[in-house]
Amino acid sequence: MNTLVKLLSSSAVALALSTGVLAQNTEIKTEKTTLNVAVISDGLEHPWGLAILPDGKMLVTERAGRLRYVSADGALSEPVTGLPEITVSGQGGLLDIILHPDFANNQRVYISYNEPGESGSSTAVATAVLAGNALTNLEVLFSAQPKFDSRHHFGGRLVFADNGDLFITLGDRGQRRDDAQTLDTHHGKVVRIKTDGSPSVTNPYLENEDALSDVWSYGHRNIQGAALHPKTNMLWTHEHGPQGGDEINITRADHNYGWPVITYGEEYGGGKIGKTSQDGMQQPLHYWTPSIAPSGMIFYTADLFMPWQHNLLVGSLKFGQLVRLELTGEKVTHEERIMIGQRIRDVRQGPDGAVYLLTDQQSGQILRLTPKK
Ligand SMILES: [Ca+2]
Repeated sequence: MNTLVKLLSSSAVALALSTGVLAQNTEIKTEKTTLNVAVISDGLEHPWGLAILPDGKMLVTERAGRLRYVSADGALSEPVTGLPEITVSGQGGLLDIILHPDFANNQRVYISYNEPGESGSSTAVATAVLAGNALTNLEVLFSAQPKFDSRHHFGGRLVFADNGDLFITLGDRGQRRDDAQTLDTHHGKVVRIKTDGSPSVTNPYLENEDALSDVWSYGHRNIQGAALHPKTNMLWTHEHGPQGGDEINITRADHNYGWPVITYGEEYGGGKIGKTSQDGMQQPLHYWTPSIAPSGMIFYTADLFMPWQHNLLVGSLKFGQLVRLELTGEKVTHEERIMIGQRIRDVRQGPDGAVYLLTDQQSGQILRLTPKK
């Protein structure tokens, strides 16, 4: 904690670290700009996913199983009705929300959540049409198999591919078995489906009888951040390592990302888990030891923070930071840790170019970052 406190650029951030709540309108000095951090909303129970509508309103999920509208001035609606049945347990609950690319015309949204079943629960994805304060025509598109009782590692980020397919990121459910390495379960996978729920026609295992046909890539531990590269349209993801070894990967079809065979992390309590490389397994593009516990990622593309254009912004749960990565092609060339002082769960870019953050607290907030004028 002492080294962290030395990094703090304002007493307001120090206060946030101790209280878990950021005061209104804090300024934070960074390498390239001074941020104005405004609290838009608070009182959200572990908010997880934020979707920003074309008109500047927002939709925010609470892991406890609620979805709310947020008005442009931050007022929260009553919970939206019509959600599916959700198992709220440990890291599981209502997770991400994204808009259909043509949301302005069809009002369609996609949500990920922990879905109950006979043998336990698993990450599922549903779509529905928003009509006022209700989800209507709800349809479940995906349920990870097999379901079982575990409170850990649900993954849950949703990203549209450039051809309209839907990427779903998953976790290994906390099982240090071979599940992430075998193609017959969804544990530790990225899945790619069409919006009718069928496997993408681009998937690598459509003809493989021993594999689930919606699997895209494997060997992942727990992916809680994902974004499409704005120029290459490749899916970039980050995943949690065990203790150290958090990774950024470009998640390609039929590629094995190594977990739990290779990792730069360690056992909790010390000791090696495995090796760090093996033929046929991908090295991460970038990794963090010690862990930052990444959650939420965007490529920043707007003009408002001109010096941040084309940077990757990643939330850190563990250190309460926004991590800014400068890239040259597929290489990380510079990393800046911006101390926000709260566990960051999601990172989004608004139509106004502002950066929006969700904080992972019992009484969580929506923060808006703009450059100081
Ligand atoms: Ca890996």
